[in-house]
Amino acid sequence: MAKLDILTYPDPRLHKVATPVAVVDDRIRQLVADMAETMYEAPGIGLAATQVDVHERVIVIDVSESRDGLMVFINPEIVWASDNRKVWEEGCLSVPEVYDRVERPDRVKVRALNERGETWEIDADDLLAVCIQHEIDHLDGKVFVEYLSPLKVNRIKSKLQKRVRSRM
Ligand code: K2U
Ligand code: ZN
Repeated sequence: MAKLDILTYPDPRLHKVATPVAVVDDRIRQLVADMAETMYEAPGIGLAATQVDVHERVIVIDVSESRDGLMVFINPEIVWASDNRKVWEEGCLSVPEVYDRVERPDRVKVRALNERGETWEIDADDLLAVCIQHEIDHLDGKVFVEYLSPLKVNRIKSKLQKRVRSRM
């Protein structure tokens, strides 16, 4: 397995729209394993392939307390979302040290392929529902800060660009 580098906002590669996986083969299973290792190491509770500069529709998530509940979503689709919406404090491994409130549907039904290429579905609520929507946004080239005000986005961009310059 390998730990992968995570892109940092406002890297333009975070805005690429990921393409569907044509065949769930050993290459995709290796990507899933590397993404899972990267996510657990970060640590985070979700990771989209876009964040590791692989522009294919693959997500890993683990919201379990014991960190042994890996969920794999290949070509995920939200097939239903509740009208009821809820505000959550979100963070992102691609936007370090930034947390802010985002409103999303509080329940979603998601269909995806697993690591064997089989179709599966899940009804998600609470943190899992937030995380799935956050990760599917990544596959669509969207970062959670884009839900915030333009003023906040500009402040975040300049803060993170200063952070990159100071590390050169
Ligand atoms: O996409 C990512 O960067 C992974 C996020 C997933 C996430 C974002 C917002 C809300 C829930 C999950 C990271 O795991 S950010 C770290 C984190 C951990 C626990 C709760 C919230 C954020
Ligand atoms: Zn994120």
